[in-house]
Amino acid sequence: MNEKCLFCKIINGDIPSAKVYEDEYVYAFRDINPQAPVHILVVPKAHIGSAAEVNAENSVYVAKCYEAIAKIAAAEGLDNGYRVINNCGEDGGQSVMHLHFHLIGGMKLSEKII
Ligand code: DGP
Repeated sequence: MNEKCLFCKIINGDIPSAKVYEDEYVYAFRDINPQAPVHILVVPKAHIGSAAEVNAENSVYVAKCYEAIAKIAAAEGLDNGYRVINNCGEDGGQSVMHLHFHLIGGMKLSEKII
């Protein structure tokens, strides 16, 4: 846990969130500013600052996030597809410096990536 990290505080229960899933490695909750009918943040319980900090020691958390994404998407009824987005660093538009994956769906999404 990083004491100054917003998502660490959410994982720890210090800040309330609309939890949708939790296991030993992963915490997932609804985005406070949803961009689609389903917009869930899937977050590793270990403090990894961004995708740029993923390495051989911590990459299990990335795999566990994707395992969780498949389960959450099924539970949310996203049978026709969805999008997973990771913003990395300033140029990537990352605003919270704790690795997270946006699970977005519930509508036909634009074919554009940017
Ligand atoms: P990013 O820009 O990729 O770092 O995404 C950060 C997301 O986190 C953004 O979509 C809004 C969301 N967010 C920020 N603060 C909170 C919060 O306190 N609670 C929840 N549920 N979401 C938050």
